[in-house]
Amino acid sequence: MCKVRQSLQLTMALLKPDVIANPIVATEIKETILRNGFFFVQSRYLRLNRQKAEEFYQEHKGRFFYNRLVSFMSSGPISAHILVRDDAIRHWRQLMGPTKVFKTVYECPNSLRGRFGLTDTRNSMHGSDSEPTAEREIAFFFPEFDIARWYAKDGEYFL
Ligand code: RTP
Ligand code: MG
Repeated sequence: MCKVRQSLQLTMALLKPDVIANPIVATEIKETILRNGFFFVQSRYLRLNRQKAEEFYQEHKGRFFYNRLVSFMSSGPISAHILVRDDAIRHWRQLMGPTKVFKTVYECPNSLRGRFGLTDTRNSMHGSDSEPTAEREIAFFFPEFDIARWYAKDGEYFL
């Protein structure tokens, strides 16, 4: 029996300030996202103030890179995207590649971070790492987005 349609999953992607500062790179990344079977459900261009950046990365508070990360993420505009496809969380993290630049260079040079990542902090993108994280992060950037309703309607938003 054929499976007509795989179930859809949402994930949250951020394009970090190093990407937004370079429109050619931002365009290439968005095209790559589309070529890999994702759709953009909602997008937002914004800038985090330091307090909001600290809140977003609170799980990393106390790590040696926390201050550097928060400073970078509030240093310029970013874009936030709700992405959808089957198994979106796993596919988006795979497309991004590893966090650490030395790993991307040797192990995944064709991943987005392999192609565009500058350092371990200025690594171009963020992706949710689980369904609960995706829900929390979507609510953080898109408080008006009704995730439960979206899943209840199987990915169709009716106006
Ligand atoms: P993300 O949360 O951004 O998708 O990245 P991730 O899960 O692959 O990495 P995670 O360990 O959650 O780290 C979050 C972000 O912290 C920055 N970072 N900087 N050594 C460093 O300077 C360092 N290590 C991590 C990165 O920006 C990473 O995306
Ligand atoms: Mg993470």
